[in-house]
Amino acid sequence: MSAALVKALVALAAMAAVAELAAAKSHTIEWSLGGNYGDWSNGNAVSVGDTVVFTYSPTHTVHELSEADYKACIFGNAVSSDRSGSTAFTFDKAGTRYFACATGSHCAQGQKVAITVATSSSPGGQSPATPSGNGSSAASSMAGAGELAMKLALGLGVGGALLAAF
Ligand SMILES: [Cu+2]
Repeated sequence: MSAALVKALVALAAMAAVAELAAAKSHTIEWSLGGNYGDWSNGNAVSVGDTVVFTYSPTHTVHELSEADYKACIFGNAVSSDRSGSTAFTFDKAGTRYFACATGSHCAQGQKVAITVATSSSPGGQSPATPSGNGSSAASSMAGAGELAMKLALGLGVGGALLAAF
């Protein structure tokens, strides 16, 4: 009986951990000449906390640019650059970020993507719009844990009493 309750508690904790992990997504962009990146950003919702990984052959680069440099394919003032073949960005705030390939005329030919990062929309996430909701759910789950602990203690007490009776 008490072992079953402990198992239930462990299962609940594991489920909560999985739900937390699922809130942040990882997206992959296959970065090549001729990729249609306007379509990519329309079809992929990126939220704060998400990661975008560019995967590409060594002929390409991933440069992060300002909006003006992105529009003009100017790489001299890049925010960052990488040519490792796998470049990951984890977005910690909302806004639009601009990326392009610096090889040859790849940028002018369309190897560029603007990624709009939205504030997190996951329920129970870090959204500042629902602080009272988070607080009350934390309080009720603590109350639930207390109740389970009480039942556990009662179960042990009854078990002990029964053992003593025999
Ligand atoms: Cu390229």
